[in-house]
Amino acid sequence: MAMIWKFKYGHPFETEAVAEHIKETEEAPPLGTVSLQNGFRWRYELAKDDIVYGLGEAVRGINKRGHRYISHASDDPHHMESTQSLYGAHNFIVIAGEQNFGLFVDHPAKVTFDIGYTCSDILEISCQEADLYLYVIEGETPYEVVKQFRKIIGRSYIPPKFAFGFGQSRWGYRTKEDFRRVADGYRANHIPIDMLYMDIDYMQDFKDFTINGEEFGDFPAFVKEMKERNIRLIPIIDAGVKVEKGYPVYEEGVKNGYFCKREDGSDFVAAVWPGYTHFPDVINPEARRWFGDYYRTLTEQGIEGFWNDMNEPSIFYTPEGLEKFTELMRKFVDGKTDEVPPFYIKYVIMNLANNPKDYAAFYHQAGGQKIRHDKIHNLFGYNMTRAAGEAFERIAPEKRFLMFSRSSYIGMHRYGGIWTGDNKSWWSHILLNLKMMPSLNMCGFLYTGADLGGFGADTTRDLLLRWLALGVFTPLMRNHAALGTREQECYQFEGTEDFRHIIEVRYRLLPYLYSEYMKAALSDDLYFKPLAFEYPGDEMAAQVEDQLMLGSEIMIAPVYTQNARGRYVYLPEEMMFVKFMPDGTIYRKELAAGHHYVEIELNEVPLFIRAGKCIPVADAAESVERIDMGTLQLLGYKDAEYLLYEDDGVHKDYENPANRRLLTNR
Ligand code: MIG
Repeated sequence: MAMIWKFKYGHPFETEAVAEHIKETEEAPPLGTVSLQNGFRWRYELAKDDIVYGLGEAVRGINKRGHRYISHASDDPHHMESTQSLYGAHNFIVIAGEQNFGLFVDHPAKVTFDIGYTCSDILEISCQEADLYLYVIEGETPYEVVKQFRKIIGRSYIPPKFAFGFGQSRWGYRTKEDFRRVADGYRANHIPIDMLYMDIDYMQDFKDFTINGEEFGDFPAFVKEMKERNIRLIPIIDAGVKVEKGYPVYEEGVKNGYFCKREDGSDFVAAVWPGYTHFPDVINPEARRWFGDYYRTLTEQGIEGFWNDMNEPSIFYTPEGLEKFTELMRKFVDGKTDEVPPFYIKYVIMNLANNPKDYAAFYHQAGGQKIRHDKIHNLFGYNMTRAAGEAFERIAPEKRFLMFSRSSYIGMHRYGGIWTGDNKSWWSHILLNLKMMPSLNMCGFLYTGADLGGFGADTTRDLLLRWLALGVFTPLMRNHAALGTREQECYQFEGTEDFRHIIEVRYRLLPYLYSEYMKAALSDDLYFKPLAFEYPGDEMAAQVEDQLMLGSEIMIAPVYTQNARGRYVYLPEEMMFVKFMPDGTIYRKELAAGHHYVEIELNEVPLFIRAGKCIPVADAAESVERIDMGTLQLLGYKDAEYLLYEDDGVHKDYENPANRRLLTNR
């Protein structure tokens, strides 16, 4: 029997991460011990073979044992083994082994998860102030625990169907011509595509909800032109609102007190892309509504999707920080170099951005209370995206919009997806991408994906191909790269047909992937699972960190090593090994349970169908709208059945029984 306990400590901030009402319990937690000296501390002794799952967006393994993680939304483009904090803060873990239970620490400031880092068998969760809700969820299996948790946090965000197509992005597209060139590059080469992402350069001086009129004059006509080619433009929105007289967002925000304020009541200033900005106080419901309504300025021009960036919120520097730096410079100018310790200048420069002092220098309004930002830091991205999500409900309540964010907290999963931020063109980051997916799903984030090909550093053809072959399976499939890096649109490389083929496989599998996504979202289930969730008794499966279960039918095992012609794979049961071959044919071979080496060329997409199952496959198409469901064929074991979920992909008529059809592989 599943059991959920809720414990209250001190005066927690109401994050609204949990959507279901759960009665508080007075007793002590059934598992682990709590100490309230010097903040909050929960301690539990792990058994030797216990596995710890969860934490959503974090580095390292699917099994999180052996490292220390800190929930603290951070704009850090170096996703290394030693990185403790990324953009999201997802305080849910599952302990699997002798006891199976989950913990959700609902606390929006820093939370440290020491998972066998200080002592290899001690799990310790701590935060500085004992103001929080702790949820303990017991279940028969870790999978049951996750499903219980997902149920109480509410249904995951559901994007429109076009969002399951492939998208191209690059920081640096500036003009209509730039976008047309990319659209032409894909369409001329018949590489399927559904979305082009607009990064910050489409704006006028990086001002949110503006369009650079010189480059994009008659924007609605341009949006339409692209849509006629079955390509949606997806603009970025940044957290900071430019300080500029006459700019309506700025003027209104100042007038109504909708920006975050300093202790003295003045509007807090942070430099980001536009120069000095104010942060909309998205924690305050009134300000959140106001900011959200601005998305309408773009939906009215035909826009159907957005990505929210810089919402940790990221700060390049503040006037206060700059002052310190200027003082230092003055010493140099005045020839007082010897008064400055040599390391100090580097220290000051390195601490200009994302400085903890700055995060403790501004305030939000919540329920008539002034609350210091650092105490609820992890809620900013959540509430910025919630602003948009709530606005979409007012703008077109029956319609689905594409929305994903960089920063997040559990609760935001109801309003949007996330992308995993500024990764690098490294082989190890294919694997990191794979490992994060089930952890994110456990925390409610189903619509997710990484920057395919890698954001920072220069990609290579083989890296991009291998990464795309994983991206085929991630709900968000987007190729994105940083300014100044090698161009990595698929048509920039020799042998374009290989890219066409891999992305075509995405579209061939789309009916299955969409169906599995919808079924997972509608029943608070997982789209990606660790193998152990499907094969609980299998000790080998429990250790697999480079293969995933996807939906109820398939297992994926991408190649993530350069120059490899294949890889080793573990099959917990007999499966059908399938490869989508570059000539459009499908290779299949039944493999017995156990270990195998499988050959997979750069231009092949592998997957494994579980014994007795089958999946639907369509003919390739160049956009989601063009997929012909009449071409569906079943692939897999004979006489297997598949429950297909299909709807119009636009509206929210999810419960309509006509959306579900049982197919049989005859
Ligand atoms: O400081 O808008 O993660 O995807 O291309 C960098 C420019 C700001 C960070 C995002 C990235 C985006 C970039 N942004």
